[in-house]
Amino acid sequence: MAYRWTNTLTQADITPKAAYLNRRQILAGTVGLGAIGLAGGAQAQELEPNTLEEITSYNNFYEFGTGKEDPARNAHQLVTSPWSIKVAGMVDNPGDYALADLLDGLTVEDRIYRFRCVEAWSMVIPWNGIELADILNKVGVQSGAKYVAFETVVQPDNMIGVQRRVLDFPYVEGLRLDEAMHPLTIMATGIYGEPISNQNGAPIRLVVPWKYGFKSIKSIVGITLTDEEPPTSWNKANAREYGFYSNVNPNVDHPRWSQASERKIGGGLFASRQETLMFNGYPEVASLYEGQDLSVDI
Ligand SMILES: Nc1nc2c(c(=O)[nH]1)N[C@H]1C(S)=C(S)[C@@H](COP(=O)(O)O)O[C@H]1N2
Ligand SMILES: [Mo]
Repeated sequence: MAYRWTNTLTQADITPKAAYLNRRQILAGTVGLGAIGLAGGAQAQELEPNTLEEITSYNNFYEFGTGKEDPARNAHQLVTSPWSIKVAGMVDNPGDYALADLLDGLTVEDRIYRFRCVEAWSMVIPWNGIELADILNKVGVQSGAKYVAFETVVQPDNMIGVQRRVLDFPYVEGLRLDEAMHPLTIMATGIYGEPISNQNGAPIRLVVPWKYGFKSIKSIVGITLTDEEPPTSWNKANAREYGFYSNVNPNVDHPRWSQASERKIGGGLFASRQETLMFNGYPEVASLYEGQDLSVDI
């Protein structure tokens, strides 16, 4: 199949904002090289990270309203300290962990990832985060566990979208265990080397770069290991349109729009759309889905 992909960009250490900006040319060059010789002739795409302003002012966080600018306007009401995460289910060390205790001793890494919303817009975001696998290994996943379920905090007094019941809250998401353990999957705590903003999911949110953005659940207070596929918010809201897997796939359209191309935020009103890449440009995850029909397992 003529999938189109480019290479992954990762950074091993935290880099201040200025250094990200200086890397622009290097990033563009790397992508061009990575594209050479791949099936279908992948087109070099601009991987210049979006600005912090763009990343923090155009958001989906329905707990704070459904408009793209609502989270930036309302999420200052989110109370992020103290913060604890309840780890439950098929783990050796369940419990209510203070966030600092859960992350203690684990490595925060830089990851410059494409981010693709199911609504066909995209960004490039320089996250700081911890591999989810490191957290799961720390709490000890028991054999027999097959899925990880996540839950977002509910602070009704502080969340206008919760008061209006725009979705069935708490927002819940899930991954298959092999997806959760993949080294690309991170729990982000920062952007551009600064603490993650409330509207982006403070103090800690999931980032799964090869899946549509709604899988990357924000402001997490619950992690549960289970042997059954957990319910997910958008699948509960509309199962025909939003599946459990929700891998970025230019060949499988949303029932109401094409997924073949996307609009990169910050490109300006008249910027041309860019091609959507299979698995959002992360071919290394393809082996997770061997033997699955991705037009059925949407
Ligand atoms: N709790 C919660 N998590 C959420 C959402 C939400 O409404 N509530 N929206 C999702 C969607 S649709 C997208 S595209 C991304 C947006 O992340 P960003 O605002 O950091 O770009 O968050 C996802 N995580
Ligand atoms: Mo989204």
